[in-house]
Amino acid sequence: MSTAGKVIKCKAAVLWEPKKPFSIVEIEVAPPKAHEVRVKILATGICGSDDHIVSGSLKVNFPIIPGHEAVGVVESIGEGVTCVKPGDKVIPLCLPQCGKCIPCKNPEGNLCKKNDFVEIKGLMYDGTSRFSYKGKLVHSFISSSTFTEYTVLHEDSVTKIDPAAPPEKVCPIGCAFSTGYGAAIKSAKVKPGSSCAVFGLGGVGLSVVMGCKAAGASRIIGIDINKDKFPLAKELGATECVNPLDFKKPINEVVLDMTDGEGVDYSFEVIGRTDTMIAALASCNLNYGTSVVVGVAPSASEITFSPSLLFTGRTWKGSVFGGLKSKDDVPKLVSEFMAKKFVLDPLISHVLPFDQINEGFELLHKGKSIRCVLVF
Ligand code: CND
Ligand code: ZN
Ligand code: ZN
Repeated sequence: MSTAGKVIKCKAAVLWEPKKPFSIVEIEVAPPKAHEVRVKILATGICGSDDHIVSGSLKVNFPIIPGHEAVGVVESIGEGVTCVKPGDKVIPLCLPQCGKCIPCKNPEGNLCKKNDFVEIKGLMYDGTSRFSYKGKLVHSFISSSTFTEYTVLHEDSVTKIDPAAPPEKVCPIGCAFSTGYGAAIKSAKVKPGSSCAVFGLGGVGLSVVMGCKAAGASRIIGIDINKDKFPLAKELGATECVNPLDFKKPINEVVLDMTDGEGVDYSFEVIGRTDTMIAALASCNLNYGTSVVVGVAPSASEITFSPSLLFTGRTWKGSVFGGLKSKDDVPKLVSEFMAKKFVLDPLISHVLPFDQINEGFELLHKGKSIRCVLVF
């Protein structure tokens, strides 16, 4: 029996407040309105950004259904949708691409005006939500919400991918891989023969390492306080790894020592801490170095730093979704993965049934997982 046009009751992991476990409850998912798409989620990864909601460092509206890195299949479409049809395999886009706004039209831009990144409202464009629990509104997260059996996305926030792509394997293209790989290739534009330092070797940081390697960097220094991350970082392209806890001096001084006082050509902060953002900046060459902020710092945080860090010529920039055009680039990356141009398997450390979402977050907190993919 077709579910199109009807409310679907399904399982979802709802967070009622920070610092509490998810509760798996039966929610109602309304049918898609005009230009919206209802998607059945097949697999979804747990990202550091989802954990920022759990820890309370990212300001969002509660109750909320987090999750933004997933693969699904279109269940039904609203009026006027032409980019996908029921049965299509898709990746939800946490960063939309409407194709019409100024950043979308600018070849260098990707922060579509329709984004829910800058001020996270957790609502559809019309200011309402398609999710409810016992009649109470439940918010969505960055245009996606994938910790649920069914979600509703605006057509700007969904892209069709190769139907042969295995959901639990290509899932990281929905966030970690695109964000990290793009940060190296597109945002930093890492050059062949250059040196790089990557602060934080989680799913996103390891994807930066892969991007630096693909761009031809000759030296890639991996930095993490959890040395268990080092073997995989080396397998994926890090030429050496250092643990800041092994040194008495600040990590940026360690990186300078490792590079004859010059610093690296490119550094990346992929943790989400203000102190490591400054350390990463100070680790790159004082004149022509570029430092890219990928990590999401706590909503209320601010940075104080000496302007001399920039005065000498450094470039300091941020990168959202790897600077990529989500709707255009995600299907291309899936095709490249299918053509074996890069690997994703090493990023997926665990696959768990959706019901074990809290165990998945525990693995992340204990530093044991890279990407834990939840399957339905
Ligand atoms: P994950 O938690 O897996 O990795 C973070 C890594 O940092 C872990 O390996 C930690 O051990 C390490 N770490 C923690 N503290 C320190 C420290 N003081 N010094 C060195 N290493 C440390 O997270 P993830 O890889 O999923 O995400 C990383 C960040 O990227 C996080 O802040 C997330 O919110 C952000 C992000 C940004 C974007 C974007 O578009 N810019 C998209 N997705 C995620
Ligand atoms: Zn746009
Ligand atoms: Zn993410």
